[in-house]
Amino acid sequence: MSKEEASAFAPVNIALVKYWGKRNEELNLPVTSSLSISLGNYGATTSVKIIDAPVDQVLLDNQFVPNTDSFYTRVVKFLELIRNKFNLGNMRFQVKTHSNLPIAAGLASSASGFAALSLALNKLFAKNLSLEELSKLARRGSGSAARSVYQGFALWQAGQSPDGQDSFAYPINYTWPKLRIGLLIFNATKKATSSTQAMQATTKTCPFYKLWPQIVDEHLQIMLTAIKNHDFITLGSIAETNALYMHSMMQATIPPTIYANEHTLQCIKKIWELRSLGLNIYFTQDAGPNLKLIYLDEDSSLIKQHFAAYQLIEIDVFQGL
Ligand code: 2P0
Repeated sequence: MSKEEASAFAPVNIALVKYWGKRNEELNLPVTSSLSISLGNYGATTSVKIIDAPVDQVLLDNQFVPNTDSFYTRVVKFLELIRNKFNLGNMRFQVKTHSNLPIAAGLASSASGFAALSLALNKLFAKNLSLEELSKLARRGSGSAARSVYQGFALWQAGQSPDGQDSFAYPINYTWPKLRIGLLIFNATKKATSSTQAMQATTKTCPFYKLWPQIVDEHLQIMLTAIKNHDFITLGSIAETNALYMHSMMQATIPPTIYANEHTLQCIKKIWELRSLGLNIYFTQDAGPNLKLIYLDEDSSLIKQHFAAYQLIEIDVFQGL
């Protein structure tokens, strides 16, 4: 690859304590901190090349993205920020991104894409930015991208500064080799309501949103202790409760958003039933219908049997770490 081009990979991350609501929309500054786990080899590979063309080009899975598409606009807005930050004048880029998971199906693909793009630009211009700086940069593309510059557990601290200089993620350096995340995929198409839109409506109109910061603070404290102690039941139950609270807020919003479909609801009931029978299985759900199962390796084969009717991708998140 010439020095006119660079490429990087960043993993998808799944929030165990969610980011839901911004205090500054332009800078993607969150109301609360959040905590995630990255999915190892699952994520986006993004390459960026300097081109001699009047406009930027964006390719998703080797297909040109039309300039009318919201994804194109989002990427170009981010490139504009880079041109200003790195003093690049009118330099134009071709950005090629490929995710090895379904795009925009609530699987945090914009997070891994913008994190990978930030890493690739850092390489291309030999900026040697620290991971903290890269996390801040990725955050400007998509809030949750701040967490995708790391593997393992990461905590994105909300920060307080109006300019966002203290709003970045850092790694929580505990591994948990027995932990498994199972992606239960019901729908791999683009979601109708973007998380940005749903978040905005929630912060403006949900009457319970004022309770969210305090809830997240409590969940974060409990989650950090659970990670440290490998306390699976606490990790699973807090992650599940946190997701259910987030989705409840979206439903109590004008206009309301429901990301679940009939498979989501069926599987949530099935998880609860399996748990009542003694199986240690929990879920979380993001801005899409798919569920992320949380379990331990000893229950892996049983869980695969119970969900054999669905597409389930099991991830051994700490493999190779
Ligand atoms: C999260 N989500 O913590 C939450 C939970 C979805 C549900 O962050 O507007 O693409 O780019 O900051 O990061 C997805 O929203 O939104 C998200 P923007 P983003 O993972």
